Amino acid sequence: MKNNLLRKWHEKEKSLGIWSNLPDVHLAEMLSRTGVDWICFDLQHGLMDYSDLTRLLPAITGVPVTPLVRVAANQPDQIGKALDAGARGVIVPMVNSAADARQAVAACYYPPRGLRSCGPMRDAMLEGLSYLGTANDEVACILMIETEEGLNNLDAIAAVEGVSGLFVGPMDLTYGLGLAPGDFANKRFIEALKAIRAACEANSLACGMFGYDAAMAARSLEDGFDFASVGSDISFARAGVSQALAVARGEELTGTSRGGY
Ligand code: 3PY
Ligand code: MG
Repeated sequence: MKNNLLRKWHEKEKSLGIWSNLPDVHLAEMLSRTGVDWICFDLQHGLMDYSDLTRLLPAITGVPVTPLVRVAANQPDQIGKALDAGARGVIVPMVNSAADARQAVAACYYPPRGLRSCGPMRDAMLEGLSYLGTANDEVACILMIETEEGLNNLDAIAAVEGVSGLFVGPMDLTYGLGLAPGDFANKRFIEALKAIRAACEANSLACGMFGYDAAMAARSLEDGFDFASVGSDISFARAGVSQALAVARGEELTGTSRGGY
């Protein structure tokens, strides 16, 4: 299976995705048919584990949506297993140094580019071993910048060969800058985003934002990000129900449900 997200990046096309936190195959199947460009299954904070992932990925196969997995930590076994289950890219949290970046990259690619161990279960089941001929070209290695240390080492991280993109974890980044969580209007946060975009630009990397809602996603793309989430399964369910209740009760709409993940 081709990685449409990599192609979009190559053609400088922006893309929008959704975050999946709930381990329901029908929900995943439905979300994959909404027109999103990518879905990220969250094994770091989502209410799902690896055995859920092995059911969620097949539910979104056969539609042109790129399956991404945020692994729980920058560990080669976790990255390898996510790719072996059929993910076309990993989002690696808390990347703080060039050494962290090299470790993540090594886990994403087969030799000689990296050190990924060979056992591509799901893709070999679907495509046979021809997968091995193209695997390295179809994987997106996306590293999260969300700490002060990561920001300080931004240029060294972005320069590591094999990194496909950087991705902002805005909530952790506000913590990392010593700001109130979610203080996205703060000048220091905005300067940090500019530095991340500049590092991506200088190294021809895709630049992504964890958007909590549609407005945040739209603003991010306008500001120069290449890809952003428009929300999550949880945030849409929460916002939809809250807004329906407000309308039915004749109350004022309170906007989106940021904070509900
Ligand atoms: C962050 O905002 O730090 C994230 O990682 C989003 O889940
Ligand atoms: Mg985070």
